[in-house]
Amino acid sequence: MSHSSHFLSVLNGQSSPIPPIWMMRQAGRHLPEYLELRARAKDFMDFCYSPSLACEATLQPIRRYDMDAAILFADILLVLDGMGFSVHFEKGIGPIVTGYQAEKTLPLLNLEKALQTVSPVFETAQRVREHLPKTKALIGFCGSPWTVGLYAIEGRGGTDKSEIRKLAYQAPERLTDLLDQIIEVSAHYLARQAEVGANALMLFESWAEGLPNDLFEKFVSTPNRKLIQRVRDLGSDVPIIAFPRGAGSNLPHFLEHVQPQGVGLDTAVNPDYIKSVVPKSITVQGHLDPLLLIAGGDALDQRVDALLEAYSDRPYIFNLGHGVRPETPIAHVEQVVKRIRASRV
Ligand code: 1CP
Repeated sequence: MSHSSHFLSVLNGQSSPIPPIWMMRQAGRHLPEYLELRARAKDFMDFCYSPSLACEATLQPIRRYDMDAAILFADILLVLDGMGFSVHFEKGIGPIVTGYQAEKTLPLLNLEKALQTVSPVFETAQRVREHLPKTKALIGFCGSPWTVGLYAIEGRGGTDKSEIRKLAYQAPERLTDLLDQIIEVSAHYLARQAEVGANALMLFESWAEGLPNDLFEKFVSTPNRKLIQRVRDLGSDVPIIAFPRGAGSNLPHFLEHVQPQGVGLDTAVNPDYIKSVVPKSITVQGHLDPLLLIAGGDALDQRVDALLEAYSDRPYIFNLGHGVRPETPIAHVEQVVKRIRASRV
């Protein structure tokens, strides 16, 4: 089936006076219909592995907001679950991962088993693509190797990354082994998502902030490059958006080495800087502050206008700099969508 969506044409390099819109975490806890659905599953992992629930959650923001793209409802930590780590979600804390043994050699990867574990996600992708209008794109995704490895080693997100950084310095080959396994599973995971229905893929490198450039190059840029290369080797040619959150001045190196079709930007970057370092051949996606989406009002309108103006001369996909927060008013999301679609910069 061929798809001609506004989202895909811009991701493929076409500029447009009105950018396509979607928002990271557009499905999820700010939507009452998601909370209602979520209550039907035993726990969050169970929800992710239930194709009918996950399909419905993926479609909810398309119905409510008419977003240009749907993002597959799943989580970046499913890959670790597939690899045999234990993954739990604790209320108010977030994901907790156990099973990494610093002193032991990494067990051999069982790729078949890992893919079998995450296989409900492929069914979700297929179902979503069947239900989604042709004019809307489906984005598949996974976590980038460093970020997924960070959860395995640190046990959770939001740390100062000291365990994984120490490992990177003291035993770089051990970290490389772990990231290589993550790359192998993730590449098959992504290629399969694309095979069954995803029209684009996104790599979430959510914990790339604060790294010295040598570490960043070795454990962020190189693994993302390897992952994309492996996805291509497996025969998938869908466009890929990389999101190296907090890359800062490491961004030019990242883009040069990884060469994604699109780059997701975080809240901290200045559009003038972005225009000077991101070639026009790479589609820019981002980067409204999710807190401004909570605040609303004129400040929200003004910043939306500023982003549209800043990127009016290049391929641009509107998004946030990070995910929609649970306390976000629905009316503010509607306000943004309406304003963008009424705009003509
Ligand atoms: O009970 C619940 O509803 C749990 C909340 C929740 C949701 C809705 C989690 C736990 N994950 C998700 C879905 C999810 N996660 C999606 C699909 C929905 C959508 O985007 O609309 C996606 C793309 C993700 C990706 C994800 N998970 C990332 C990368 C994006 C980012 O936020 O940087 C990360 C880091 C995770 C880990 C994770 N899963 C859940 C939480 C609360 C977190 C982050 C918390 C942390 O470690 O600090």
